Amino acid sequence: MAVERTLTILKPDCVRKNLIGEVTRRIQEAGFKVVAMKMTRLTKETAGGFYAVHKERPFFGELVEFMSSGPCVPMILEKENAIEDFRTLIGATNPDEADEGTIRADFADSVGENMVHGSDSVENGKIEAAYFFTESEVVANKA
Ligand code: DAT
Ligand code: MG
Repeated sequence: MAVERTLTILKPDCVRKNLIGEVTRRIQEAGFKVVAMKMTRLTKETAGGFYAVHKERPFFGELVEFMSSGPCVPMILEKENAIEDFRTLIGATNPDEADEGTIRADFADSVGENMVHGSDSVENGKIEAAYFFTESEVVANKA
């Protein structure tokens, strides 16, 4: 299996619930290496740009409001098969449909406020990583 990178965001609900540590611990315990990380607050414009693919969806306004409602923690994660394995770790978009033991099943309140983002393909992961991080902010983590 190929080593891949995925972009995650610990969303504003995760930060508000003081779960940055717990969620990051689960991510690391599952074998993901953190190769970039920051805390930032998205504006409506940057949140809308990140989710531009959803701009025609009925929930877009709500999504942009939520994603810009407080600080969030984007990270680039590295692991073999990272894209698929991370989606498995976080669970389905709707926490009511997420498998038991996943981050969304355990901590998310609703489909709109679902704790974490995970890239859906290697290609989108690269685009999303570049949305938040410059090359010099990405470091090797081989330990
Ligand atoms: P995912 O985050 O699992 O990749 P997605 O790409 O379909 O899900 O949607 C992006 C985000 O938009 C999702 O994390 C939360 C929000 N969203 C999706 N479907 C929604 C819905 N039916 N109602 C409200 N928010 C929704
Ligand atoms: Mg998605």
